[in-house]
Amino acid sequence: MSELILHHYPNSPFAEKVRLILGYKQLAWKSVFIPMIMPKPELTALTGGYRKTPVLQIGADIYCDTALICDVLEDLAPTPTIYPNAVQGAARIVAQWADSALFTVAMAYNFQPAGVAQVFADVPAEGVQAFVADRTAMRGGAARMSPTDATGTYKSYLQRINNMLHGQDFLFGAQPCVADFAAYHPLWFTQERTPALAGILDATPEVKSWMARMKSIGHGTPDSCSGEAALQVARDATPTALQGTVFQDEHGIALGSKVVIAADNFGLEPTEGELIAATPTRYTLRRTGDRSGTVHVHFPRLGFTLKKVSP
Ligand SMILES: N[C@@H](CCC(=O)N[C@@H](CS)C(=O)NCC(=O)O)C(=O)O
Repeated sequence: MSELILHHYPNSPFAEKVRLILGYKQLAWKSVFIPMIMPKPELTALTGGYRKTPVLQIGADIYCDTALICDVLEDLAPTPTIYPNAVQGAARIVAQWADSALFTVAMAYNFQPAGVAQVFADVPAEGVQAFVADRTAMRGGAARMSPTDATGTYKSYLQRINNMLHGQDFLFGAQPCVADFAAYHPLWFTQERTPALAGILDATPEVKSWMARMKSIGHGTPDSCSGEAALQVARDATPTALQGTVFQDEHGIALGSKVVIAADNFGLEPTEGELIAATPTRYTLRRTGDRSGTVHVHFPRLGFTLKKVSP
């Protein structure tokens, strides 16, 4: 198997979700730091446009979105599982809630002025302005939820997580599953990146103990790598053959068509390519670029739109 290459940056909560799963599965991986804001030339040379963080690369296969990355890591290293059979459906649903509702509220809370001052303590004013402009554009100009609204909602969500932890170490039992990794990462940002605001966690002591257990999982064995070296890996590799994939056509778009795939909520930078798989859970595009060579770019169906490019 080619090595796992994670494209990410230290402050990314979604990257923390994947770093911890790599740790839980005791995997070795290469770490490529990407910029926090656009442009991200090496990353988008691989993805063909998708710019969110993190992205997992295995040779010439590029996996976008942490929901898909979780599935890929589970296939590669099934033990310990992050999808225990008995709770798989509920765990995935809680994970989706955490990655959307909980994340949005927690980040609106974390990015109030006292949090911004901590996150950007060493960054010049122009850097902060560039970050704010990038994220505002990503949201299509929409404002974030106000910190006051976010505070009350965050408190309620923390209480619900606390309730799930009564009498057990993790959200669905004695071992962590995908829901734990998804619920942990926005809270990790509060505790580790905006500690001035972490007092909100004091009202939910079981959440705090669970967070300590989650943190102790660690990140596995990362080894740093440059974006240029990762592109070379892609150029030197051949995408993995697609095996036994079922074609599920919901759009009237045939395999072999030129299509664009984009996120359905924010950060809509599209990726264009040839549709070579559309399974019940994921899409795969083939694309060729000067810097990447021929790659397969994979997306989950959930959270993404698929459109045909007019000839
Ligand atoms: N649904 C995506 C969400 C990823 C996401 O929103 N990541 C944030 C960073 S934690 C992001 O991309 N921010 C903008 C950027 O890094 O350019 C996933 O699960 O991977």
